[in-house]
Amino acid sequence: MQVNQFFASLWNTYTDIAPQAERIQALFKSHGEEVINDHIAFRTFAHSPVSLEKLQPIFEEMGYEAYGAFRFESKHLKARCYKHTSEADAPKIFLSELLTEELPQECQDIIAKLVAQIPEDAASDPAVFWKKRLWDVPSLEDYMTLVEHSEYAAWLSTMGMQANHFTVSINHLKKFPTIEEVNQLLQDEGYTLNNTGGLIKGSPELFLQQSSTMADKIDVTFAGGETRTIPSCFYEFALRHKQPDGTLFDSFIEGNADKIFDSTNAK
Ligand code: OOG
Ligand code: NI
Repeated sequence: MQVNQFFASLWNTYTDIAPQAERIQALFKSHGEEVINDHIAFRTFAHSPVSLEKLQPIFEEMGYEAYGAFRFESKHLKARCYKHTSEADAPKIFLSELLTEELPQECQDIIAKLVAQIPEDAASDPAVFWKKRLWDVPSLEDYMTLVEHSEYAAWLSTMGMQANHFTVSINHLKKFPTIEEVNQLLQDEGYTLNNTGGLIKGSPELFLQQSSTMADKIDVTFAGGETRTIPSCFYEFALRHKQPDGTLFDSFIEGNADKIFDSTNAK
């Protein structure tokens, strides 16, 4: 599958439930900016037909290679990142998976019911990333149990495999060269930003600064027929800095990512 086509399909499903991303992109364009994606991210269940290791070949077939590995102990996640081997402007990919065995038994039982519905060959087709949920919507009770122990699990149970965020590359903006200016623009326009550990995650010394909106909210009707308004997807902004050897830092930082995950928290 062509890289451009892959990201175009992802953008369509993503902006369906995160209309703020389309509005913010249009806002930058109205200031004469070209909006280039730094990276996108997916979430998944470990030990399933769509585990990280089963999904990885989809990226490899498109010309991507893995180059970083991360662990988030308190969120029970691990992650890898991927960059394109020949197309320097292709967005990087951040793929995390939930280590379900680290959650309480009641959560494991709920997740097992979802995972059991995933076709064995689900990871054989890139379209897995715009089919959204590969399982029926959970009950509200199950969703609330997941929220209590893992916001990530709750989000994944309702939203599924689609891209959970796209990321504007601040390096490619002309009129908003700092993350402070980007954040100010967004706040002036009324957007709520993720404030976990402050608005800006990272620092020039860490070679990566990131911020993000709080996820849009959509109505979801749960298995028992109750409708609730819950977080969907968010938009991120990343500024990469030069390392001592003169190259731009191109990976991710655990301490930053740990806070970015909170952009889909229900509060
Ligand atoms: C991914 C959070 C991490 C980053 O850029 O460090 C991240 C997620 O929310 O699934 O996007
Ligand atoms: Ni990100």
